[in-house]
Amino acid sequence: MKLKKLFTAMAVTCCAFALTGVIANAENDVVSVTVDNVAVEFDQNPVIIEGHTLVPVRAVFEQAGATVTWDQPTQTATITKDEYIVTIKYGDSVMYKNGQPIELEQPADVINNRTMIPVRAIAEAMDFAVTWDGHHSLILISTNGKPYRAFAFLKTGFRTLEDQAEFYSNGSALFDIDLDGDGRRESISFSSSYDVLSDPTPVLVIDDNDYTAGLGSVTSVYSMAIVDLDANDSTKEIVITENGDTLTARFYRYENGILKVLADSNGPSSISYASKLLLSGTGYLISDLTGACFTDIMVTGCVYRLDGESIGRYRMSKIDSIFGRNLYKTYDDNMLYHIIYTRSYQAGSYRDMTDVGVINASDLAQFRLIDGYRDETDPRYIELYIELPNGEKAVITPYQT
Ligand SMILES: [Ca+2]
Repeated sequence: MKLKKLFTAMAVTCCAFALTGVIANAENDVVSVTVDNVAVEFDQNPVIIEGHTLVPVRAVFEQAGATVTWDQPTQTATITKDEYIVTIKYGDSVMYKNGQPIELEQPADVINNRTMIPVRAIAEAMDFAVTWDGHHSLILISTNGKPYRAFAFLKTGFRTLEDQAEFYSNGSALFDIDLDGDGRRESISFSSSYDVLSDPTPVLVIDDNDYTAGLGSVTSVYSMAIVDLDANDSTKEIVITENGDTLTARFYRYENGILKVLADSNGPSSISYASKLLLSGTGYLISDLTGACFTDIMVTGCVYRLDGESIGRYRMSKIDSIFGRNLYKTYDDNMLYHIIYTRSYQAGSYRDMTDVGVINASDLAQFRLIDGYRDETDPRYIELYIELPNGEKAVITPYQT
């Protein structure tokens, strides 16, 4: 016990030294903090002590939606949000999360009458995600718990199967849709099944005829969608998604009372890893980012196009294969881009313009991809020249920490 106290005393001495250094440094290299991509304003700047950044507790955590109280007699800050109660006492090397002790590598401090707390430890105790951007001396806190990523995926932009389908179900449903383009709606009944072979309930019934056997070797059906993959004909396509190690999408067309399996030269057309199958408006499907076709950081993998009776696969290996398309949203996680608004695009000249602005991928909503650039020697560097829905044009580049 005595030994520990001695170490604590040494640590305090050591920190007092470090603190002096930090304050001198702070003039030049101030750490900033964002909460959910909104900058926090400080009347006492954050300080780095022993590699740990201490921030004014109230400024950061109130912006994160927490309630912060300071109890003067016990010198204890209490941060409360939802089911989280974190208490931290000035100088203590332990904080408490809902009564449970958590060791602190750096205790809380008081600087210029502001209670300064180790931001990462507290934020993580609240299940916030904390990302350190050394390039900008920036701490990014996301209250949804998803860390910001340095490199953003373009989530293809196209609509998801669920969005695009005229009828979509992952349970059971009845629906009337003209599948074959003859002007009369077919009556369709769908029921998902964990085991098609032993389950007596038909998966697919069209106009009172059971087409389950016509689905082929499907064993476990998760969902069904009816989409129009080919805008040039009047028929609809049926997509059955099969459970298994991967979600596999299989494609069918209903014509003259017959359910046809769309096939390519290798057999029935199917797309593995189709859990987030995406569609464009013109008959393209793109497999999920996590799918087998996923090729690199920005370009999302395989493109499939309906060619008559078969589904052809086209690898989207070049970024320019998606120029001119309307894209929407990006990846669901916290993704940041540098953004530079400009009416004229100079390909390849935005690498160093990294402090112009930052936009969260989810705030891009919908945009049109006009042009872009990839550095052949550094495939992680990509520029996209985009037009936003309000007509503004901008270059976005991956946010690099
Ligand atoms: Ca019909």
